Parts: sequence; C-alpha cells; structure tokens
Amino acid sequence: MSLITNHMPTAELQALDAAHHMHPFTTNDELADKGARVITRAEGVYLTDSDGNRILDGMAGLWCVNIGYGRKEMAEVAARQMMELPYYNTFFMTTHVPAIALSQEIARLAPEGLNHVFFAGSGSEANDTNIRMVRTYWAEKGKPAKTHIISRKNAYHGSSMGSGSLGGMSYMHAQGGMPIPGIHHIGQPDWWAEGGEMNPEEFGLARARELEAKIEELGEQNVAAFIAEPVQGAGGVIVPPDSYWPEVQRICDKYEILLIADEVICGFGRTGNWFGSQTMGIRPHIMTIAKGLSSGYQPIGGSIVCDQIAEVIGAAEFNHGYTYSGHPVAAAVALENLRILQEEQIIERVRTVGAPALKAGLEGLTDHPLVGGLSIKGMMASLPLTPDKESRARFAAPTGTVGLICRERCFANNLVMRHVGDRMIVSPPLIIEPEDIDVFMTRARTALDETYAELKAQGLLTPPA
Ligand code: PXG
Repeated sequence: MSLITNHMPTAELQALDAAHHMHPFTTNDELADKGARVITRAEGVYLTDSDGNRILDGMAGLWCVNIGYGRKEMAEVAARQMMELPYYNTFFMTTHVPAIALSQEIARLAPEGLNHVFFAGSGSEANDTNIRMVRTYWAEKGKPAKTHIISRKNAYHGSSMGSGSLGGMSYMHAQGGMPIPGIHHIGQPDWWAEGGEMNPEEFGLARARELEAKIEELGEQNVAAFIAEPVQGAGGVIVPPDSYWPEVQRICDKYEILLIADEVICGFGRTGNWFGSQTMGIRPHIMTIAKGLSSGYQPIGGSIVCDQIAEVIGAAEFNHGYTYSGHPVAAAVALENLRILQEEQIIERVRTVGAPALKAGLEGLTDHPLVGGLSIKGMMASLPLTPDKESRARFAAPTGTVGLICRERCFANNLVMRHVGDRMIVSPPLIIEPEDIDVFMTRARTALDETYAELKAQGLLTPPA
C-alpha cells in the first residue's frame, strides 16, 4: 500500500483524488480539471488546507460540526470504546452499553412522549426507516391502505431511493428512477421566492392548506404521514412564515396523519433549542436525527419515535435494520457530544450570544447591493442575492450562476459559505465566538464586493427582460 500523507504536494493529492475518488453531487470531470481543495486539519471553527490556508468554516462541515472541530474528548471516547467493544450488532436479542445509554439520553432530551430510538448510520437511512415504519404502523393498526406520504418540493431528506424520493429536489428525481411510488410533493413555504404579491402570513396559510387539499385528493384513508424539516436547510434555509406550522399541525391532527419532523439539520441546537420542532412549536410523532447528534465526529443517525408508534411496532417483528444500527463507537461518541453540548451550555449560548451576534452581523450585510434579504432562525441563515431588492427579482443568468460565483469568491477569501441557487447559506459551528463572526462578516463583505464587480464585468446585474 502506498503511503499518502498530509505532506504531499497539493497537486499530487488532487491528481490521485481525481483518478480514483468519485465525489458526491459533483461533476467529477470538472473537478478533476480544477483540482479539489484538500482539507488537512481543523480546530474550533477553522479548517486548514494542504496549502496552509486557514479557512473559516461557515457551514460547520455539512451543517453538522455543532461543537466545533478538534475536541480531544471525542477522540478519547472513540479510542476507549474501540478497545473495549469496537463492534457488536443490536439484532438477535443483543444490545450493548453505548446503545442503551445513548437511546436513554436522547429520550430524556427529546420532547415529551418521544421516548424510543431506532438507530441508523445516516439521515438518509433514518428516513428510509421512517417510510417503512409509518406504513407498518398503519398496517398493524388495520389500515393497510394508509401508505401515501406527503412531502414538499425543494425539501431535502437524503439521497437513498427512499429518502431521495421523500425529498423534493427535481434535479435528483431526474436521475435513477425517483420518486418511488406513493410519495407526493406540495409547495414549500418559501415566501421570498414564491410569495408574489401575498404577504408572508397569507402565503404561509396558503402553502399549509395545500396539505389539506392533497389529503383530500388522495383520501384521508390512504395517507400515512407528512414529512418536513421544521426549517428547510439544503433547500436554502427557508424559514416558514409564522402562520405556516400551526396550520400544518391543525391539519395533521384533524386527519390523523402522522407528522415526521426531519431534524437532521435543525436538531441538537441549530435553531436555539434542542430540536427545531420546539422552536417552531410542533408536535411530531417521529423525528429524524443525524449530523449534530455526533457533531459529525462519527456517522450516526436515527428516528426518535413516539410511544404510540413504538407500542404498535413493538408488538410485531419489524423486519428492518442496519449492520451499523446503534454502532457502539458512534453511539459512545454521540453520547460524549451530548455531554459537551449540555455541560458547556452550548445551546443556551446559541440563544443568548451566538444567534443574536450572527443575526446582527448578517443584518449588517443586507445593505449590500446584491443582498435581497435575510432568512434566519438560530444559527442557520441564508442571504438571497438579487439584482433588484424591491421586486426580489432573479438574475438574467440561470439560477445558481451568481451563487456559484459568490461561493468561489468566499472560498478565495478563506470563508466557506455554500450556495443554494442564488442564496448564500450560513450554518457555522454553534460554538463560534463573536470575534469570529466579525471575521466572517469582513470576509463575506469582501466576497460580495468581488461578486458584484464580476457580475458587473459580465453584464449580469440585470433581472430577466
Ligand atoms: N434530512 C435532512 C434535513 C438533511 O439535511 C438528510 C436528511 C440526509 O442525511 P445524510 O446523513 O444521509 O446525508 C440531510 C442531509 C447540502 C447537503 O448540500 C445537505 C445534506 C446532505 C448533503 C448535502 O446542503 N443534508
């Protein structure tokens, strides 16, 4: 085996990467031409690349490194667990201490009535579990026709066949035969992009009522569940108008539709509470978790399940599970992450320090000619870019062109800000300090100025004719 180290020249690492590594959600040929950025280490909220640049990670990896990088306790716990019991399964009438302890702790932290955890290796796997679990629940209750699941356009629930079908990303559905049958998508509560002349509250109600219309179209007796992110993440940090969630909750209650809150991004502090469902005032039957559960230090996800469903599922054999369901090392590391979040009062600090500072900083950017607004909840935010703030117009160039230019300018200024279409996304580690938020804003403004200059040079500063 050849030895590949952090000390190899960047170009050599990039060439090897291009030769053998297929990247997710990437045009690999294009990446091979450009060369991937090689990240070698990280500490706190800063990444280091193979050229020695120190990059502020405004995305917490992929919305997951909530406690920040470089926490040695996490590594120590992993090492200890690997020596004691690196693997054992939780099938066939066995269990182990990390899975016991983690499920108990999650149940303690979760809202009332959500006391059971089915573990998975990722958010996608957990959402696949959810599809089968809600359908099995209704079948066991003697209502086997209740199989249809309603989701939303522009939702993200994962990339496997099941979870990708739940998601509402049309460019994903265009490949590989998705969505699977029985999944339906209603409109999203994105007032900024789709609200037109309605005010946000009217629009929120209108979008919530699409759920009622869809249930009536499919027949209540055929609908198993509605799934949604409390605040859409990968769709562009879409914070729904205040009118939206109470109306959705009313509709789910009225028709006895199970509510699945996908907390993969919102969970574990991102919105300023343990769960986005608490922030948005909703009462789900199932919550999907991953990412912040372990702060990304280990791959682990799961479904937190209410007593009512667990009771029904528990009475039959549920023919479902993964080799790594409740993996002991991942579970031990997740438990340590939950200890750190609690002992260091990280979520309280999001509410009192982090989120207000982030909001103030980002509000400071809204005077920039390209920034059309600010969408923020806790420590997840997005800045929609527009050529015309007043009309919230799109650019004449295809959606995403400007976002991509801005993302490149951010990277060139040692800042990670991801784009979704022409929205810039902000989701830093929850432990980011106000000084680093200042660094963020300085770099972001420079990147926005450079983007503006480039758009001007390319003649892209106009709305479509
Ligand atoms: N649900 C939600 C709400 C997510 O954000 C998943 C499920 C799937 O989790 P796994 O662990 O299977 O990836 C996610 C994942 C992006 C991006 O570009 C977002 C995610 C994944 C990859 C990219 O914003 N979210």
